[in-house]
Amino acid sequence: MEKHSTPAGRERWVRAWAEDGVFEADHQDTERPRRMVVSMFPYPSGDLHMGHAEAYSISDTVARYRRMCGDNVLNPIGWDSFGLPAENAALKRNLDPREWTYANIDVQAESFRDFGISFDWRARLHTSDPEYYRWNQWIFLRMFERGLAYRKAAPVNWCSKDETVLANEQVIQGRCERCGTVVERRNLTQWFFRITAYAQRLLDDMEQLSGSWPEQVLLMQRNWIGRSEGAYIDFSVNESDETIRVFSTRPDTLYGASFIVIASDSDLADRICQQDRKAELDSYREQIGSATDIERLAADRPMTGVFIGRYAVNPLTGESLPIYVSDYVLAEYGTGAIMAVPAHDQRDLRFAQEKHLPIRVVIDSPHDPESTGTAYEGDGTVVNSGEFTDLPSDEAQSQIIAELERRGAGEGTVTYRLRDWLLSRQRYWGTPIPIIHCPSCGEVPVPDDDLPVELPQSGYQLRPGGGKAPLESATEWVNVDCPRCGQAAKRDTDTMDTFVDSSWYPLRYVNPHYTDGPFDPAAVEKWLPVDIYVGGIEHAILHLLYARFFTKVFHDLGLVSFVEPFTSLINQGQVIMNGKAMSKSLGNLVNLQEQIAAYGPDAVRITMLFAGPPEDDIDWADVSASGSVKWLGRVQRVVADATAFSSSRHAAEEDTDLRRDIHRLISEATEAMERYRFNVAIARLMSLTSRLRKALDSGAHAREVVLEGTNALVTMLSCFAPFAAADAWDTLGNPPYVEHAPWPRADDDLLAGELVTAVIQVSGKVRDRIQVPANINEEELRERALASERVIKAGQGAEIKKVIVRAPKLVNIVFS
Ligand code: ANZ
Ligand code: ZN
Repeated sequence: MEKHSTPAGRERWVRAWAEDGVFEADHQDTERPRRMVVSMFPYPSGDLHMGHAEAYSISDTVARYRRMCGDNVLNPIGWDSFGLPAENAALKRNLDPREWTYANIDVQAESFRDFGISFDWRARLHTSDPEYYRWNQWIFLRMFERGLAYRKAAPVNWCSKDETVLANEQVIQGRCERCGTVVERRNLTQWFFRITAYAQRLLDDMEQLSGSWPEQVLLMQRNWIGRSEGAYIDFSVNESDETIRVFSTRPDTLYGASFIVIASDSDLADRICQQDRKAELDSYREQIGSATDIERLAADRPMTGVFIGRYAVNPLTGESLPIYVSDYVLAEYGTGAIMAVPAHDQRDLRFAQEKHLPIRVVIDSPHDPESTGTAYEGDGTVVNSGEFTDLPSDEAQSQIIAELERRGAGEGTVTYRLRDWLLSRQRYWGTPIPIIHCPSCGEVPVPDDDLPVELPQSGYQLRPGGGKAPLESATEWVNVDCPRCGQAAKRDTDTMDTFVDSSWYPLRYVNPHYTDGPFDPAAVEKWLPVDIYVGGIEHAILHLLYARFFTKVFHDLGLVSFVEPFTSLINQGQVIMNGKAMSKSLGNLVNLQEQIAAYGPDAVRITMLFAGPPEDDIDWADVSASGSVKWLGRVQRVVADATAFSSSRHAAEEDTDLRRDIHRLISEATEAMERYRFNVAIARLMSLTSRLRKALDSGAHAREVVLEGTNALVTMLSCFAPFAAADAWDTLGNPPYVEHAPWPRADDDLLAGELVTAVIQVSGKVRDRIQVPANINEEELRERALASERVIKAGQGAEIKKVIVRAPKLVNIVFS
């Protein structure tokens, strides 16, 4: 297989780039626009595979392009190096997790270099270094002081294989995200971050991200946070002092409530259950113990539940409603109790039909819920509801809430589906929680001066089993004096979820060895928020939500001025193989080094980016890196021939045509780069290669014009194929480095006469196409787009929220 340059030749470039600091950001510069381009950092689980190659090809191309456009670019790299796989591998091979982790980091770092990624290696960090995780502890303590980190006993998701608790986000269809074991529920005392205190801000600030984050990610976050407006309604329990408070989004259906359901693991159920029903309740609990939240909520699951022998009173009608316990009501949501309105809620209807309970229509329905078995869940006109009859739903809701408030039997409220973030892990390879448990003082924070609380070196069992934390067996480490009273006390033995590590690492990149705080505030203000963040859609909720939360906490601590960490987000697609996701377990993981050995790094990069836009999946079995190898060969020959090309001719008429073609292709490639359409940009470079080939073969052009085109081609190529471009630049006799050459500018005067079609979208839908000069500027194009009659019609007089202009070909208008 032909290669563009030998490994030794490439090594020479890698060394030269490093020695001359070609990719280093300039921290002193105050003139150029600063731009931070970041790919989600890798987990060191082995060598790099094609998924990494895809993500880093994208971010590296952006970084190289922005540098050539004159920006001061910081393209950092780090490793998410704590976590379970290291620990499991260490157990299996009887190694220290450090050995496995840092050996893999070295292998990956080498592969990044071989792949030609233009990192500023000075920004390198590893989250498992004490100098890094010290600040996880510091951040934890600041949260603890503010009540944002707290411990409570709670039913948690427990993976019996990994012997640790999992966050809700790490349970996928009832199974452990990592090992696939069915997750159990256990009641344990655990640490939590109070992310729920930020639920509304996490929603509100999405406004800032709209248009620059994929709409799908915003939607997933919105659903995960799950804001519901509704009411708390209090039902007093007959013959007792207890009140059952329910949360309902439909107080307008209060007259249709025919029973009450409380979550099975609620204490309230124990308090009010009739003596003679207790045995039945207990056996019911046993029966459902193993079901997960997702299974419990599934619409097609048979409804189960038990009557506990008591009744509660509807605060407006005075009617007595039977109280049931059922697992279709979750302890963790709302108040853990509901009023059931079978005519208007499908799950309530199924339960009512199962248990032969009354079904009363209170919203005028297009069909009969009872006979059709389908609840009418929509809004409508309220019926059979006393003084509220004939009101529309929304009006009835506010009047019923007002009436409940007047009687002291409820209130309007907002509830979120988001739960607090469970961060305790009973594992070794993570950040120790910096708390000391003292028999007299309780939870005592480790003083800041004593940070980091370093992980003890191994030498004891990593996993004692039985759900105990491995650190419990490090007795010397565990037993300490209370920092407050000096009594014998014990360190907390949980470690932090590794999502803590990844929630703030971009801030650390700007000065990774800073010692006066988690990050250097002045440098952070200069470089952040991250301009372009690249990563997979699998992080749409977990990591991105946590990072947004941390940033808001930093803002509230007065540490940063911004509230969102990532200005724009690119979700790269997956690299798959014969239609299947690549994974270790399927044995179809394609290793990057093998591909580099076969095709060279440049061809692998080009093949990745040419396969489609970044967000599309790539089936590696369907693409051909050898096609890219061939094209690079053509480029190499064009460069050699252009270098040798001599012509006594001076620029003439034909040369104007050639120049116009060159500049149109530059203009189109540039426009594609701005939109992250790298496949289109590469296609234009391919056309430019062919055009130059034709010009060289005709021999009818002036040398300077041919060289102008060839230099432009090589300059642009360096964003995609850095080694081939560096060699070509050398062949052309240019001074080092092509990376220092400015991105070529299309000559506007040459293109002035040309018209192109601009597409005008409204909220992403094409509404109009207009003819505009190829060199139109953004302002002018914006004006013309807003003047389009079809756009005006589509807007229906609404206010314009955002206009995204990509001259000369695209305008997207968002109305509010
Ligand atoms: C009465 C009612 C009548 C309801 C009706 C709906 C329709 P969202 O929109 O997801 O917030 N609910 C409340 N707490 C619950 C829990 N812990 N477990 C299971 N279900 C719970 O859903 C809110 C609705 O889900 C609430 O409004 C409640 O049922 C139910 F025609 O109250 B509704
Ligand atoms: Zn004490």
